[in-house]
Amino acid sequence: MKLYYHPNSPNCVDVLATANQLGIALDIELVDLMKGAQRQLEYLNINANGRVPALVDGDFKLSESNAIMQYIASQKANSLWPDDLRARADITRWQFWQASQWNRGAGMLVWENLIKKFLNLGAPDPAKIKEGTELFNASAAVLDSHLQGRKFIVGDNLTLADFSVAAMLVYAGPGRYPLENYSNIRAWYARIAALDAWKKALPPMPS
Ligand SMILES: N[C@@H](CCC(=O)N[C@@H](CS)C(=O)NCC(=O)O)C(=O)O
Repeated sequence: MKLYYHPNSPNCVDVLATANQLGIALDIELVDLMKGAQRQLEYLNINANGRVPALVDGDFKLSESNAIMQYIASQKANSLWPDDLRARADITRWQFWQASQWNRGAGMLVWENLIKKFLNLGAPDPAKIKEGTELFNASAAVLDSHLQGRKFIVGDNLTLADFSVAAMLVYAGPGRYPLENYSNIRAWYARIAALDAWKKALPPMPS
């Protein structure tokens, strides 16, 4: 299986962590986002959205990080993606939540506080920071209270839900997420960050 990726993409970190945790080897190919490789016809034939990650397995092409994680984890029996239908539905629920809610506020804060600086797009916009902070707090409150008394998001074990939701926290520092009131999230993320599979998947951190 070939994974088209960029090391700084949080949507690639969770895919790589999944493969690492399961000991599944991926053939890795860099898509140089800084040079616009994602918009070249060659890559658009793999993922018409012009985004990473994308997976190619023989004549099968798959985009969307969460779908890719489920596909990789379906290659063999494991507790990241257990066979139990209700566990799978619950994991999928959190993956949808990550893509539709959690990433909105975090993504806005990362854009304003980190990416704009890299792309020379000017100072953070205070209105966007306010909006991002409100969105972040609304989702973080839900996650933090869900994590009360739990080690992981679904059931008693690490699952794909943990990797998907943890991915955006990779940039919590430079993105200046307001995490101080969310001790359950901080403790849970520390458990994920301690995993070798996660450490190996992490991007080089911006200074
Ligand atoms: N929902 C997609 C999001 C993918 C995505 O937004 N990837 C970003 C990197 S984190 C990207 O490729 N951006 C390139 C661009 O927008 O030009 C997923 O989970 O795979």
